[in-house]
Amino acid sequence: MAKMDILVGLQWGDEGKGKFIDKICPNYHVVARYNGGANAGHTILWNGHKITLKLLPSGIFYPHITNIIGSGVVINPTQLNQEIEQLASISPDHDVKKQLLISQKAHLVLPTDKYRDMYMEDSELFRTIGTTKNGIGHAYANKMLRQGFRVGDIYSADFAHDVEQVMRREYEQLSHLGQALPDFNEIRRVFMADIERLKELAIIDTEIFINKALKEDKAVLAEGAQATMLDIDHGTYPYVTSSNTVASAACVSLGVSPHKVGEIYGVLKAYNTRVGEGPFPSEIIGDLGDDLRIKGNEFGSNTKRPRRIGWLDLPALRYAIMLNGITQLSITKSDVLNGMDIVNVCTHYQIEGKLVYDFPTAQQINEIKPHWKVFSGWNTDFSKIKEREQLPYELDQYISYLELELETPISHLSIGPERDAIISLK
Ligand code: 2SA
Ligand code: MG
Repeated sequence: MAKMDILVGLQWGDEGKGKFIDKICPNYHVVARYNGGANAGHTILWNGHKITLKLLPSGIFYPHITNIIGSGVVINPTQLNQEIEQLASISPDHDVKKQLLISQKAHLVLPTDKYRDMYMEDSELFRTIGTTKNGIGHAYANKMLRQGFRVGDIYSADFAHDVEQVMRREYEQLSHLGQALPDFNEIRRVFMADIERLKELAIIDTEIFINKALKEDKAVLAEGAQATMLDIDHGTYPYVTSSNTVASAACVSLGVSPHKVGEIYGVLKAYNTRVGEGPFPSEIIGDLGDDLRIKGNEFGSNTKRPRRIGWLDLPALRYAIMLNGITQLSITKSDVLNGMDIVNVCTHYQIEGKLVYDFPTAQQINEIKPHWKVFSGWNTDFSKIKEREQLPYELDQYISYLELELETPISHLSIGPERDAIISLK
């Protein structure tokens, strides 16, 4: 029997998971997304087009791969249809709908969830998290409250009536609270039209499909969205997303036993970013951060928000590697640091005068002073590099140091934005 591999981001998102997945995808028969919703943004350069997938699993570009959206994902039907249409317009021969299976247990994001997210983010009565305003938290909250609608419900005779009632109730409450809203009938019309189009897709018990695939020795990859430090339990709560992002969440969402897990790939960027509020111990404040933001194009792929920039943070990375049980690391965007005089790595922290080597709890995290190890920067023409031996000495040193400190093999290094600009280090 085959095992399911899992891929997860180790920082605060935007590690370039899409690029690494795209590299390893051809080896898989099944790629399954296990968490999050349209708050994700996996950007992939494909046939000369830059495409950002928010809901579709990254295997969708390969016609031989079956792509699955698992029960732990929250689905905005309008967004899903738009992505399917976008791919169809770029590649008319490629039948995206035939390649896609959706868990009947995945929850729907209602249009009113998005407006409630906007309301809470902008209201002074609530904590500001810096969400993507996609209604993700509200969809998961309704799931836990057992008030949600699942994709499988769209076939029920009462669905249209029940969902309208809920949307109307939400709409009335939000308009009473002063939230700006478009016309209700228009919201409902668009939503119901998109629900009808979902019926053209295969909505099934994906856990049965995946377990059969493993039994038939098919290679299955579970793809995580957002990242470890945004996990609802283990991330920097409350400045996190509303799903479990860690590798073990793949088992729950996809209905696969932990017995059946194989490799667990961790993706990290050669530096650090975070979008939204919340602690970020190794943040770079000032011009250097601004320069890196522009060089690395560090703006939200959905919301275009400028991402906060920081250096690598070893305690945070060790924590993420531990939580996920990472077996192989992949480092992205090493080319963005090209031309820097120095590259810093946070080795530990000082908190209230004490040296701390573990990632601290949320309560301590505001008074934290990072300690740095300083590396010489590198400057090279990455377009000529095809193997590890050709890397500049300084970058090779940086990688060797990380491998030693993180006690995990680094198998891949991404050296440019192009699809093939990724080298194997093994
Ligand atoms: P939400 O919308 O409820 O999940 O927001 C809660 C927190 O989680 C963060 N978050 C993200 N951080 C980085 N990247 C994400 N995806 C998009 C991207 C973000 C974008 O790939 O660029 O377009 O801005 C993502 N999704 C959620 C979010 O910033 C909040 O801190
Ligand atoms: Mg992203």
